[in-house]
Amino acid sequence: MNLVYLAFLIAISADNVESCFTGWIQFQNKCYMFNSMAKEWGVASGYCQAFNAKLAEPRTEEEGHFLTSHAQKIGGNFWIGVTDLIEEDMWMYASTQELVNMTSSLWSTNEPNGYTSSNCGLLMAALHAKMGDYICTRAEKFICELNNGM
Ligand SMILES: *[C@@H]1O[C@H](CO)[C@@H](O)[C@H](O)[C@H]1NC(C)=O
Ligand SMILES: [Ca+2]
Repeated sequence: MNLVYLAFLIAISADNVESCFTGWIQFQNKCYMFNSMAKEWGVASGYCQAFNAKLAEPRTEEEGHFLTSHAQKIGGNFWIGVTDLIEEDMWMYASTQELVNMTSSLWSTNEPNGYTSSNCGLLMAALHAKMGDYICTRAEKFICELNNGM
């Protein structure tokens, strides 16, 4: 093995040492911040954007499980970036407006159920930190997500 190749291998493995900014928690290839300030959904979204991030958008069952289990560890309710604000019952990820899988295990049983009064996705302590629809103007804690914060 020559030195150039060795340097290449070291560079590759350094690239794989993943770590998030201080205060952010890594799961797979994303970094999350569980914020303890209670804010309206839209205000919470703005806070995340101030850090070049967005409200968390779990795209896989694994990401959903991670957010749920960590939210349960901390306790309380957390806004994430899922909403049907644009059109009632069209649940989408806010940043891309891609539709959310309504049968995914992210949703708690019997959710969403708030109709036009509840248009934002909240991981609810009372629902074992699974998602329900809730009133967007209520102040709740929130989770930001960064895809490149490491
Ligand atoms: C939606 O989620 C369910 C449960 O995890 C899964 O079986 C199904 O394949 C998903 N559908 C899509 C379109 O991803
Ligand atoms: Ca709704």
